[in-house]
Amino acid sequence: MLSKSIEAALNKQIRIEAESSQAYLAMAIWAEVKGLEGISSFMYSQSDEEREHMLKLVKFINERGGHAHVSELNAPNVTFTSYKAMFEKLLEHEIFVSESINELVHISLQEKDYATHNFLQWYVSEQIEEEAMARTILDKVKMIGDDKGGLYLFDRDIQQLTVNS
Ligand code: OFO
Repeated sequence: MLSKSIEAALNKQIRIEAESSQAYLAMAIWAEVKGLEGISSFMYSQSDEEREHMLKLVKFINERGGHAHVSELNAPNVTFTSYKAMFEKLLEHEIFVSESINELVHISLQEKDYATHNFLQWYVSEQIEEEAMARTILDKVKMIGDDKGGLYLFDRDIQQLTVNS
């Protein structure tokens, strides 16, 4: 059975995952409108993944005798000055999510809720992967700079990441 404070903290994370999904959906749409097909499909699949992260929390809370909440969401950024700025936001956002997961892990240990602690380990690993991926992408984007040919190839290659993930 979840304590009220753990339930509230997990529900807060549901909102963060839902907001992540919406933020990445907005990025996908922006990229699609700009004609960046590969970046766009990559971001659509990131958005889907965040929704799955949210659903996993929903199931866990309900299974443990709590009540998952669907809350109001903050509106995401819908426009970006460049695709580089967009990927900077992506990394920034993933770092924010990792901090939030760390805080949850901390709370679960404080309350000696080892079931929740164990459940959260999946998120800890996921965040390591997602942050690493966002950093790798950003390094590539920085390398490309203003090179249009580079952007063309990058947009094609990032589509592969979507297919393989
Ligand atoms: Fe990448 O944010 Fe979910 O966990």
